[in-house]
Amino acid sequence: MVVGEEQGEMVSDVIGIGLVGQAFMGRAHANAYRQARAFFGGEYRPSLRIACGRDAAALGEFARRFGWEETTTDWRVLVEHPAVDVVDIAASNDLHAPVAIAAAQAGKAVFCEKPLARTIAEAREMLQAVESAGVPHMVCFNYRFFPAVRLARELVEDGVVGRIRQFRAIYLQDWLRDPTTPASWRTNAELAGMGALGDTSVHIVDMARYLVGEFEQVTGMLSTFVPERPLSNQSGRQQVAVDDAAAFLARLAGGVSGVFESTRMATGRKNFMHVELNGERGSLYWNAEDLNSLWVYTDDDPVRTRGFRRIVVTEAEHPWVAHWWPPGHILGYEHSFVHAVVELMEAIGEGRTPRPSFRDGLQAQVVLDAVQRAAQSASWVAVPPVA
Ligand code: SOE
Repeated sequence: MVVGEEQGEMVSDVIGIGLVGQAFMGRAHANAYRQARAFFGGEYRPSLRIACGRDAAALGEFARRFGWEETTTDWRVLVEHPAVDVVDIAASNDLHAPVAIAAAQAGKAVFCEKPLARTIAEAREMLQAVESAGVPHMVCFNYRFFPAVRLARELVEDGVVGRIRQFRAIYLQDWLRDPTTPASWRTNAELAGMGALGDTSVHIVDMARYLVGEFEQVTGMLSTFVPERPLSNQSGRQQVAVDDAAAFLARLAGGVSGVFESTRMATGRKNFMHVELNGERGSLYWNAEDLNSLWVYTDDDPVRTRGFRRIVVTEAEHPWVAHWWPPGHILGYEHSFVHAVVELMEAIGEGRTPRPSFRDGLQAQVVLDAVQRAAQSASWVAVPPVA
């Protein structure tokens, strides 16, 4: 972090960012830093120091478009770079642990895409590394950062729905439905660790923990519908050892019953994450394809007009919204990453651990691991709290 002048402007503290990954999530994160700086201002300002990717030509173009000062194809160079304060990991899952651990050992803050790791063992090592180095750490569960999701949590805390009895969440996509769609790191067990379970169930597991509470027990089923896929360079075929779909039940703290499903093969569904909870006096639901809306039902409404009400969560009093547009001028997918980055910057500035932290990432990983073991053993498996 440096205090001084940057591009002719006096800034109190600039936070140097090093980003590993230039694909979908790399672009989402790079955009987030730019937008956070422009729309949120604030005392701490992210500066795009160095980006790392495997494809040097694509990396040059990525750097030009987003304004990265430097590029490298070696993540070790990025981690050791003196102007990098935060190492942001938006690369394939196999790189999460080595990059995060090296970054922590180099004294850098670490911001990591979900799932935190491929396995519990890797996730534990990562948590240990950041905690023993005493560096800030955050996992990118970006869906927590929509104003409508934040409102859902506030309404639960205010008791609007009463005691929660049931939580259900489905996360449906279809980009892998065609068996001729080539293999990628996301379908490779070695690189990804898990399939839909780690890629998309992890988001709804985090939603349950964020809105309701901890998991106690799970049972479930994993399915692989397409057992091999062509390689993208046409050089052969790859065995698919990860799940295409995950379905599981959970018992959550306080006797809440949970139902979860996620798949990348639900023909016609694109990014259909539906999260719903039912309490003694009311219900809430939210869908990622209509992300500005929170639907609320409460028995407190008069019977004649009772029903699910759509709240368009764009008033300035909701978190983050005042920095954007007037009411009704809606937000999109990318704003969740901007808000996550704002949390990261603020937490660094305030000297506290950002939320969600690697601890949240590890706890979600413990749930996924329990689902895998439950599916293998066709039984209920306990979900222990992270020590
Ligand atoms: C792919 O299924 C994916 O890109 C996930 O990896 C992201 O986390 C999710 O936000 C969108 O879908």
